[in-house]
Amino acid sequence: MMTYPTGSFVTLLALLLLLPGVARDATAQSGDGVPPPRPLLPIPTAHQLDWQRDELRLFLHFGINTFTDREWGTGEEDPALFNPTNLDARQWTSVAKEAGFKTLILTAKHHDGFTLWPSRYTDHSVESSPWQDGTGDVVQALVDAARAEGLKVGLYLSPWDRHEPTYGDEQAYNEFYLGQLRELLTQYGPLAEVWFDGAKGEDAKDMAYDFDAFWSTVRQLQPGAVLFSDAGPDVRWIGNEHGFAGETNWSTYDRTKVGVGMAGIGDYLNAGEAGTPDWVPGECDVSLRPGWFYHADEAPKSLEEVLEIYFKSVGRNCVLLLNVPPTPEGRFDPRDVERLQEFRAALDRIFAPDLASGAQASASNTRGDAPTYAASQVLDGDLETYWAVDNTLRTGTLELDLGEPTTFDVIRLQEPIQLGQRVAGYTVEAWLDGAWQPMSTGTTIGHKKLDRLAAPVTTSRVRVVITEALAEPLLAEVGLYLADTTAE
Ligand code: FUL
Repeated sequence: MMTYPTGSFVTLLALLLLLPGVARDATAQSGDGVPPPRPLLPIPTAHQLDWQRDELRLFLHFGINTFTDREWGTGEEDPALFNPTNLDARQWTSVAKEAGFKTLILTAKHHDGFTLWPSRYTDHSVESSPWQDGTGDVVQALVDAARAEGLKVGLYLSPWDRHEPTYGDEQAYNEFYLGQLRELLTQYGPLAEVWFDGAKGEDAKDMAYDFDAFWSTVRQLQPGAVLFSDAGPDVRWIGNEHGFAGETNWSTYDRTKVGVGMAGIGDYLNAGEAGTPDWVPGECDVSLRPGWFYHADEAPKSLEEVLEIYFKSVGRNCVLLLNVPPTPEGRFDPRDVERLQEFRAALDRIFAPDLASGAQASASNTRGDAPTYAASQVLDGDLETYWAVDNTLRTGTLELDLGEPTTFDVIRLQEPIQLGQRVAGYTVEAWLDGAWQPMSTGTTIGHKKLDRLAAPVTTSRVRVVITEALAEPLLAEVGLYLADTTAE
């Protein structure tokens, strides 16, 4: 057992009680006189933590392209084309909520420059369209519907604007963009995320966007919003549009190595980098359909494909931002609604019950032998409590005695990322035929790691062996599930 100097413990306790944000943690893990593990820097902000724990976000690509059947508009479209016949933002939000999505992010302006709100900086907007005689505002409609459902809203404002005549004149265009950004940040109440897309066509005039000014403006006017781009600063693109995070996925990277729209950084974004100074976790954006915008001749991905995306995004320490494009009517296609309902039903079926919940947990080492850091903390459903080992250790083994032979094919591991991301290597083993046998081996865990086994395994003992970590390893949660119900 390790010993800790009493004086420093009293000082630490006093400090914890003075800091309300930390006091919550101190109450949850009193420590039995044993100091909690030191955070491993960098750590997430409160907003990044909330964002990560949401896990599911819904993307809405809607705009002039919905009416021209294109993916990238030219900016020369006639606003008169924008005329949804039955736009119903409440349908978007109720479908999203039932499927478990916590935030909806709308393309307030895509590359064509057509704005879904009446912007005083352009007439290329809903105001010039026949929809609601030019009095409509899609951003407002979404915000109203989302608030009524208790959901959050994020907005996408494309820096690349193919309509705006000042595009190419750095000073004038950046001021124009900041004007539009300020409208979105001040007119619609609290926003959860602002999405800065890095795409720029080869024909685009050469100009630099003033991202520093864009980000400062968001910080000034919407301090609660997380900022997304390749370069963060809060949330990073995962480097592909398949919705797949790397098997190794650090929530940390070195921001000086990336830039918005920079070529050749996909692999770096996909995996992040261990031991780097910036906490910028990955967001996996992918469309339910082949295109980002709605095209009547396209169909949604199969349930199996959507589940694969879920396991390779949320199950690899990423937030899934799934795009569901409204039709020209202004509603979701019934086939998309059905797929989202199936997706929810499949997740509910797979993740209940947790077959580990009644297990007896033990560990090779428990921090200071304190019950508050005991192995059983991984079974309490609380991300604020965790199993911890002594400071000097970089490995550890946690065993679950399931009491009886239990069949499962999905393993859930979660780190308490409020204290930083630590685990760099692990194996999960089953006791089979009188020996420990590996079932799955991985690198990073982060907020959530889901391992799907090739076939169900039946055992009464499971152990998680942490083989490598940047600091003493901690585990907040472990779960076991059966996805393949034919094996029951
Ligand atoms: C890309 C854009 O070019 C696509 O149209 C879409 O908006 C996607 C989410 O980001 O960069």
